[in-house]
Amino acid sequence: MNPKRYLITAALPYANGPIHIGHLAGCYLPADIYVRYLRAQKRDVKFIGGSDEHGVPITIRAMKEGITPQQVVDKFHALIKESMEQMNISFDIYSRTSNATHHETASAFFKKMYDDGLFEEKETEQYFDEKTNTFLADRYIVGTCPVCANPNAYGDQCEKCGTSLSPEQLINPRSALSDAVPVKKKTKHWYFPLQQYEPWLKEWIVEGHKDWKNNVYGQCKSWLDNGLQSRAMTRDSNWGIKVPLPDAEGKVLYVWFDAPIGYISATKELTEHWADYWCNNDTKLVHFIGKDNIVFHCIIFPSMLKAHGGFVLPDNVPANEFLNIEGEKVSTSRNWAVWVHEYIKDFPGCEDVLRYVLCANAPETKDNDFTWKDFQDRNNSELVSIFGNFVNRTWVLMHKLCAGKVPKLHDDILDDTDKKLIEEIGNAKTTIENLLEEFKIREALFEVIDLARKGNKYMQEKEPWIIAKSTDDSGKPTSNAQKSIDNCMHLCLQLTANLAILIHPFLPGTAKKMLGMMKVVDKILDWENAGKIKLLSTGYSLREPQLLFRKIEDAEINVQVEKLKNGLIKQAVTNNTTKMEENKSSSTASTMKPLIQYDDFAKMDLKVGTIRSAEKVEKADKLLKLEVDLGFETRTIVSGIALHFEPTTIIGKQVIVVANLAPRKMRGIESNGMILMAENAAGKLIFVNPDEATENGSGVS
Ligand code: B3M
Ligand code: ZN
Repeated sequence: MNPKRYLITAALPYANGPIHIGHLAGCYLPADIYVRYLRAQKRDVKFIGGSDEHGVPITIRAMKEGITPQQVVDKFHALIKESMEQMNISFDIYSRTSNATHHETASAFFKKMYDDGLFEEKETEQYFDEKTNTFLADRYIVGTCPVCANPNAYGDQCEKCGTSLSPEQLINPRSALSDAVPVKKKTKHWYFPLQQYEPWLKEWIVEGHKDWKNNVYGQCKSWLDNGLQSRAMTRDSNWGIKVPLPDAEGKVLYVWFDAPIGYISATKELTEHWADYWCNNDTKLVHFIGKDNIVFHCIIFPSMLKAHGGFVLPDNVPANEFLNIEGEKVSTSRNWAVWVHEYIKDFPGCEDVLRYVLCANAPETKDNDFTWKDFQDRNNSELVSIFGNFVNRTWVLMHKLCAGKVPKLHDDILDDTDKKLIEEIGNAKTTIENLLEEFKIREALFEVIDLARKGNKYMQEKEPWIIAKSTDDSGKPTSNAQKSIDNCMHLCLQLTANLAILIHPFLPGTAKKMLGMMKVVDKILDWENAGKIKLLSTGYSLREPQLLFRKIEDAEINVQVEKLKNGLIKQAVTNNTTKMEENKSSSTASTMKPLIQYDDFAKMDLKVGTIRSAEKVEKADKLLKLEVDLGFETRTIVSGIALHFEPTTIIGKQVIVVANLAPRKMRGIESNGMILMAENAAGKLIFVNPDEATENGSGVS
């Protein structure tokens, strides 16, 4: 029996930066696919999301940028919301935790627990930064991880090994705000005694939820085996939801107390019937999250819900592992990430391609890797060559051989190949359905592609274009030939309609285009229609084909790889600026070369030139081939600056050229000269050129 209602949530991203593709792959995309599938099944579902606007990630960003936390969240909430919409993540509501409904809801939740005597009020000694007058909880404090020795672990978690930490566990703790060595100072907080819920959690999860994914179940079990402790549910801060008690000046709710309640507040904003969803055992509540959020969604939030009473508990928490990029862990501080809003700008109209690649590589059971090469390969050899190719061939042939109309199916001449295809269409629906019900989204997608592959194979076996050559005296196919063609094209068209239904949860934009070609309404996408071969009526005329996917060229992905590397360099420059200032005095003197005489210098012929063209040298990451105009002639110069500049951005720049340097071959290209560059302490290259535009060929001395 299916549950009466579904409540699907996707983790609330911190509004302290844009979202990257790891966010999409981790939870937004799988949640959206599952929700679209449920809606196609006509189930009653609400899909809830929003921005997490409290906590240290926000205040730190505000401090770094010299703006208020409100300004930070306003900026990034808008950007994240827009990215979600552009990627077709179909939330029923995308809310935010700084709004009034949420403040009231979270506050009331805390107050009820307080009134019921569920918190312990404790005064303890906590790390304090005397320079900035701040208590150092969570990410305000950094130090060495006791588990993996990462020197930059946070007070709440080590991002390297994933261990969840408390500030006391850090070795050599220091303030993230001032680098100061913290002192201890007394402060009062309200603690939630999680250990009291341990027996219940063991029964509920360890015994009752063996159906959860291995990674989720395993992590929960290990937490429970190690024993739970009281956790502070409040913090010393001015940013967040004020603790609704007297004598609580300067205290706010811990972000991990209020954020999951955000799912409830957002549902309240969405519908007055919110309680039907949240306070009813007929509801199936599913939290889609990334693996670093498991303990909060499986242990802490459910214990809060249980303690408060009256709420449904999560039925499943299908957490994904992490998505790496080009073999390296995503790092927003190092700018090693592919930002969603930038992808949308760089690949307009290719939202479904990203959805496809992220789903095909979904880190469902282990960390997975995104590479631009794989992105290109999957687009070109799966979307274009299998799915797009089948649909396109079907449409072109239908116009050519069946006058643009759905031909009749002649039951009397159905052969084994036809029957096999009909059976495969029926089976695909059931297989995909079962996989999606179990959150095996990646495998489900492969089944859809496999069905398109079967379509190609079927058409290849039938070869309707060959059958069309059996003509009668009038030059038209014989009536038997036409009947075979009709059957083949009829089935390929019905298969296309099926593919539209089945691909829709994964690639909604593509499905929409297909509906346009078939001239049918959205209704056809109802899941119950899948598996059938009577979706398009005989004689119905169809539109011209539309290209579903385009090929992605090498040049496009090269730009992306370059962008990643450049982003890294840019970030390194920013991160190093302070270090550079500190080292300023010593850096230049130490790199001096031995003295030379004037004659040595005078041997060099330095000339002013202008870069007329610049292009990447194939298979050489660092080299650019430049054409430099020296006034009297144009030189080819190969320069090792490719990691620092996009070729198009340096065209027209003036440079100083060592014009009499002996020619040298690099990667088969003869380089005639060298351009002068300055290199700063962070390793960034900077052009050396005349202060004002100077005639090409002018001497430099
Ligand atoms: N904002 C952590 C994160 O973005 C946190 C999730 C909240 S879900 C209620 O990874
Ligand atoms: Zn660690």
